[in-house]
Amino acid sequence: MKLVIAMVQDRDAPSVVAALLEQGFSTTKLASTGGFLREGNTTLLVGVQDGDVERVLAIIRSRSRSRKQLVSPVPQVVAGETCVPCPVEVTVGGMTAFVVDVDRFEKA
Ligand code: 2BA
Repeated sequence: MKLVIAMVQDRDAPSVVAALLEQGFSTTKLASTGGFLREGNTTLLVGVQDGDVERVLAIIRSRSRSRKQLVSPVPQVVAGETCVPCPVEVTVGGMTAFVVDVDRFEKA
């Protein structure tokens, strides 16, 4: 058994969860925050049989969109002058996923 840990954008999460449920995959949705943008995103935990990993990843990928976002770097004081850097564009990926082995799965 494997655990798929997938980070998706909040806007895509409802559609991803609905698609997984439709295909019979249970998920747990965690509210998370990206370390770089410090904005909310969604982490999904999906416990699946080894043979279903690719299907689950394909479902998540198909419902997750990559988007561009402008980030305003924090103003810096250099030699007594305040420098306000220009906003930088970053591409936030559709999904970032880890697949890890599950030693034991129990449900009571
Ligand atoms: P954030 O950390 O908020 O990152 C959002 C986006 O900012 C990233 O998109 C990337 O395009 C950009 N970015 C991140 N770190 C950067 C840096 N040091 N310099 C320049 N740009 C940077 P994604 O790579 O698609 O990541 C989306 C979210 O997925 C991340 O949100 C984070 O929550 C998660 N994530 C990505 N890689 C991860 C990893 N290796 N481990 C754990 N979580 C990860």
